[in-house]
Amino acid sequence: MELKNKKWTEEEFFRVRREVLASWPTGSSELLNLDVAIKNLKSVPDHKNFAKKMAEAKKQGRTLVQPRAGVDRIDEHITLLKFLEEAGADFLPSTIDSYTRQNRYSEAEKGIEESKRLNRNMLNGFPAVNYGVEGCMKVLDNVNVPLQARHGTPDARLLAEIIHAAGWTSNEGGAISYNIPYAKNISVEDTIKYWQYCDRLVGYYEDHGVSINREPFGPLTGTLVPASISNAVGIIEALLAAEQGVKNITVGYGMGGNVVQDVAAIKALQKQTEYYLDKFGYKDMVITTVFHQWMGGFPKNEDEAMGLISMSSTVAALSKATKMITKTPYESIGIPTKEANGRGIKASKLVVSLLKDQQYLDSKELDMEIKQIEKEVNSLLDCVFTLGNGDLAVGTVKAFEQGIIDVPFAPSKYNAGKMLPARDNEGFIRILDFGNLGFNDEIKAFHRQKMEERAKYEGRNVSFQMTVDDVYAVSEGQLIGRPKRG
Ligand code: 8ZB
Repeated sequence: MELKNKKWTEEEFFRVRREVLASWPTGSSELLNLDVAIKNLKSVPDHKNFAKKMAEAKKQGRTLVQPRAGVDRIDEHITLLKFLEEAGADFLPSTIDSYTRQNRYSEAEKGIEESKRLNRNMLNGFPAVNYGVEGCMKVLDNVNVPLQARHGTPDARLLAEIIHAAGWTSNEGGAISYNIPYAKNISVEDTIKYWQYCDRLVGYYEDHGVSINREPFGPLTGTLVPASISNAVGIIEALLAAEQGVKNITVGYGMGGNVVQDVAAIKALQKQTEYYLDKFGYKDMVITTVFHQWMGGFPKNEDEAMGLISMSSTVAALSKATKMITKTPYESIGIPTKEANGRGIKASKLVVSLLKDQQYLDSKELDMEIKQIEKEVNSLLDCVFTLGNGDLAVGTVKAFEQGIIDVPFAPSKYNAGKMLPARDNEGFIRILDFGNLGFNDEIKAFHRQKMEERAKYEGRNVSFQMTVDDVYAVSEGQLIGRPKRG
C-alpha cells in the first residue's frame, strides 16, 4: 500500500486485519468480531471510559494522576493495579513487557511459564497479547478506573486489537514516538502504516459510537528533548490519528526542569494541537495534555527522588496539564514494587490537590517562551508540509531522512542524530548544534545567543561537554551541568 495521509477504506483495513489477527493464536478469539467488540465496549461504564474521564477532567481544569505498572502473572497484575487504585490512581496502566513490544510472543509465553515455575516475575511487564481478549477483560473487570496499554511497540496492531476488544479505552503510542526512541532498524514509513492501522481501528469504533482515547508518547528519549521538537512530533501524530478517525487525543510532554519552559510547553502544546487540527478540518476533537514527571536520570537517594517527584507534580499542576504520569522513589533502581509505586502516587496526588485552585502567574517570561516554542513548532511543521508536497505522512518520512526533525539520543538509524541540545544559563533546554533541523535564521540566532550567555558565565566555550554535563546533572542534584572546578 502506498504511503499517504488518507483515511484507510474499510476494505483496506479489513484486508490487513485478517493478517494481523492470524499472526498469533489469541487473534482468533470470537471476542475480536467487531460487532461483539462494539457491544462489549458499549457496556463499559462511563467512569471506566478513558476518553470520557479525560474530557471531564479538562472541563473541570483538574490534573489527574496515572502510574506505570505491569507484571507478567495475571493475578499479581490485578493485585498490583488494585493496590495502585487504592493509593489514588485516577487512571490505571498496563505496562507491556519487552518481548510483546517486539512481537516476540513465543518468548513471552516461555517467560510466563518460567514465572509460574519460579514463582517470581520474569518479564518486565504484562504480556497482553498472550493473555488475549479474555485475560485483558478479566483485568478490567477487577478495577474501577479506566485502563490503558502503555508500551513502546513499533508494530502494536495485534496488541491494539486485543486491548480495545477487551474494553481498555486507551492506547499509548504513535508512528514516531514508539519507533524513533525504541527501535533501531524499523523505518518511519513502516511505523506510520502500523499506527495508521491502530488509529483506523479506533476510528472504526468511533464511527460506531464508542469513544476511545489515544496518546502519543510525548517525552521521546526523555533526555534534553527541546519542547518544540516533542511538541511538533505530538502534533504530527495527532494529525495522522485524526485522519484515521480518532477523536480523543492526549498529547504529551516530558518535564525539562525549567519551570517557565515546562509551563510554556504544555500551554503551547494544547493550543497548537487544537490550532492545527482545526486548520486541517478535523472538528469535534477533544484534545487534552499529559505531563510526564522527570524522565531523565533520577537521584539514587529515595528521599531526593521524592523531592523530584514533588517538584514534577508542582509544575504539572501549574501547567494545568490534564493528566500526569508519575515516577517512583525506585526510579534509579528499576521496576518499582507496588509499595514504591504507591508512594509516588500519594506524594503526587497531595501536591496537585494543594495546587488545584491556584493559577501560575502570567509573566513576560512565560509569554515569551510560549511564543518561542510556537515559532519553532511552526517552522518545523512548515518544512514537513513542504517536503511532503502537502502530504503529512510523506513529509514526515522525508523530514526524518533529512534531519529536519531530529530527536536527541535516539537509537534509530532512521533518525539523523546530528542535533545537540544543552541548557542555557537559566536551565531552559536550547540547541547547541542544529544539524539540519528545520529552523529559520531568526530561531537559530536566538539559540546561539542563549548558549553564548551560558558559555560566558561559565568561562568556557560552547561545546558538547555542556550537553554531557547536563545529561548527568539532575541525578547529581543540579539542573545545569556547570563545569567542575578542581
Ligand atoms: C519510557 C518509560 C520508562 C519508565 C517505567 C520505568 C521508567 C517500565 C515498568 C515500569 C512499572 C513496569 N517502567 N516498565 N514501571 N512497571 N513494568 O517506565 O521504570 O520509569
